[in-house]
Amino acid sequence: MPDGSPAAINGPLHVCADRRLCNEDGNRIQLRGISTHGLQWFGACVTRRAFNAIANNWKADVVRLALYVQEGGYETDPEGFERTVNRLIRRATRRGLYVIVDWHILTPGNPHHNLDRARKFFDRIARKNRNRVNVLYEVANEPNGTDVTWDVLKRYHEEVIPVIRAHDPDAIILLGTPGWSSMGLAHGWNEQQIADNPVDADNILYSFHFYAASHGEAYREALDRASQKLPVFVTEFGLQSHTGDGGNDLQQSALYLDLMKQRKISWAYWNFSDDWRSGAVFQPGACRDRAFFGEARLKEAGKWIRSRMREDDAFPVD
Ligand code: IDC
Repeated sequence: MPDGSPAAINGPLHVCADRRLCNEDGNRIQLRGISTHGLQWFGACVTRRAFNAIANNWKADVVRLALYVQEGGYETDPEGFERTVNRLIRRATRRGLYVIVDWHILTPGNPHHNLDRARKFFDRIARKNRNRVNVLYEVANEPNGTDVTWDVLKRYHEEVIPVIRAHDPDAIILLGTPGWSSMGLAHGWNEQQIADNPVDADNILYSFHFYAASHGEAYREALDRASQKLPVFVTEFGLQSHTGDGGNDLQQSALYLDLMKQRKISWAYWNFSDDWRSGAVFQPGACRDRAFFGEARLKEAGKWIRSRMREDDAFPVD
């Protein structure tokens, strides 16, 4: 890993006693970065040159690999997608980025539906990458459905965590939360159910996702509360509505980013692609044209989030 890169500086991460993400010296850090779009659709946006831009031009600390399970994803070609993920992990590692392996379940919303696949996938990926310090595992993107209660979801997490830990005992594992990783808010629940009955494991963080134009103050307050009770990682968010499209609510977005900075909550923006929706950072065709550097082919959201990512030091020591 290159000297001075995020993973070279910070080494293996762990969750500190105060529920914050810490580097190997025990300093609290905030990782900021970006998620790919579905790997089955946007291969042109995850090339070597794209990763050069993510690391050196966007100055991301972390890249999230969105491995859809359905919708033409993993289930259609397990070996092929496993190779793709391993290749992209190597690509991130060479550039000193942290990398989140995101098991992108969405529909159906019950992760137990994909439990056997998840076991196989994480067993193989964790075995292969067990010596890397920069790999984080996100075991369920957005569980959803009123039948997918925290109890149901917790049982899934308790099945998958040991599969990873068998190879990589200290790996950081990110846990989806009910209601599309809203800590349950989208179903009228909240973070307290999780805080009252947390998963019994070290080095885990709970995912929270928000889309600023859909999710205002109530969600933000829940994120703030949750971060004082549980380790939290915002593994996906948008400046737009929950469709990943529509107008950017930059005012709400700025409030969220300020809160995440204050509480040292790590984040990954959705998404680094040239999809037509407003949330994708590039204009259509930019990936094919390999125009990953600079602002020329960015949408409004891309300009805004790139400048926030480049803005300040991700690793203030305290
Ligand atoms: C959207 C994609 C879109 C795709 C759809 C269904 O932008 O191209 O057709 O998923 O898979 C999420 C999900 C993420 C969504 C995104 C925007 O994790 O997969 O992407 N979103 O809707 N949660 C909230 C928003």
